[in-house]
Amino acid sequence: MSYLKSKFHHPNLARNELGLTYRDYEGSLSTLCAGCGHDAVGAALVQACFELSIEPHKVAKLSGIGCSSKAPTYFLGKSHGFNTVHGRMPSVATGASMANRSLKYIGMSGDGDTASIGMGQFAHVVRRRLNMTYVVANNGVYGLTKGQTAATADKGSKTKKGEEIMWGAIDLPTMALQLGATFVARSFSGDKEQLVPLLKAAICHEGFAFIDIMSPCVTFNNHATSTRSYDYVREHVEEGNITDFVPSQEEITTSYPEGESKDICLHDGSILRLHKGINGFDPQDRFAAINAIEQHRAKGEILTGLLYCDPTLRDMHDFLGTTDTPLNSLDEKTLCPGNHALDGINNSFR
Ligand SMILES: Cc1ncc(C[n+]2csc(CCOP(=O)(O)OP(=O)(O)O)c2C)c(N)n1
Ligand code: SF4
Repeated sequence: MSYLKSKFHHPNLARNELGLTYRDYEGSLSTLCAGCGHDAVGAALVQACFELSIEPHKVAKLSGIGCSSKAPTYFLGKSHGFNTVHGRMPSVATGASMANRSLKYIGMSGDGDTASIGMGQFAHVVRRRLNMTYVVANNGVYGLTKGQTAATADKGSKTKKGEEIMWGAIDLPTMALQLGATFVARSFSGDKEQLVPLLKAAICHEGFAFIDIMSPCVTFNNHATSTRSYDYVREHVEEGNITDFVPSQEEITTSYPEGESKDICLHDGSILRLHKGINGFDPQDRFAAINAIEQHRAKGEILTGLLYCDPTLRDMHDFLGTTDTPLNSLDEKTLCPGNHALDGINNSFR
């Protein structure tokens, strides 16, 4: 059996502004279980990067350990990649971004990788507002190690073996909101219409963008008593708002009656256009977002869509005043300005 993916494609396949096709953004052939939500998340990332005409070599994908963290192998095959150790993706992302802020950083993690072993790293990367897109493919279990319960699994739901989960679930979007993320969203791997515009906006957002994606594990957590199965998620999703992403170069031609939509302008000039959902709340109000998540959670519903975005807040590079030029492009004299400069720094601390 061959695991090589054919590179042939139809000559008339659509091309983006760079002349690249969708296929140029794909990765290796997936070895995840057929139907795993994580493959759909990868496909949505491929579509988002293709449609945004991002140069593949300008992206760095980072992950921890888990089926979800394996998934970056299956998308953006021409981008940089670093599969770190379990729960340690944020510190590697931080180091990479400090050395080269000109790349787009996309982190892919699981609920085990983020909400258990990586919780400390997650909390601090949010708090420091690293300029990255952080995706959690949330399936309520540790898929790679055969289905142990994750800390995001809902209290009262049952494992495949019928055991009731006794601990309360950690809600990662709520945590991200409390810790200072400047873009927070939730979506479902089975809803590409919603997921792709959210990913595009997250990638264009300058600051820490977090997306919690319900991404069912068909092998260990897709049974009738799970609250992360395809059927359960489909039936309990409540779209808080419907999001369109309008790239900066595109002219806005459609207009909506006042009060029915809201535009949020991102740093690069692109626009997030939100149409009010049935449970409309202001996604520029952090407290309203936390309230809305809790209210839906109390009813057993999963609130999806853009939960919060503030494009005016500063990111880690702004706080630290880092150089725009990647460190590997600076000459020796700039990187090592000598004793005089060091004396100046030391004196400033006296
Ligand atoms: C230090 C360390 N502890 C434990 C493990 C075993 N382990 C591998 S993946 C994983 C959990 C993965 O779960 P999640 O992040 O939810 O990803 P999924 O497989 O569900 O996509 C664990 C505990 C490990 N690889 N390294
Ligand atoms: S075990 Fe679950 S999470 Fe892992 S690849 Fe299979 S379906 Fe996906």
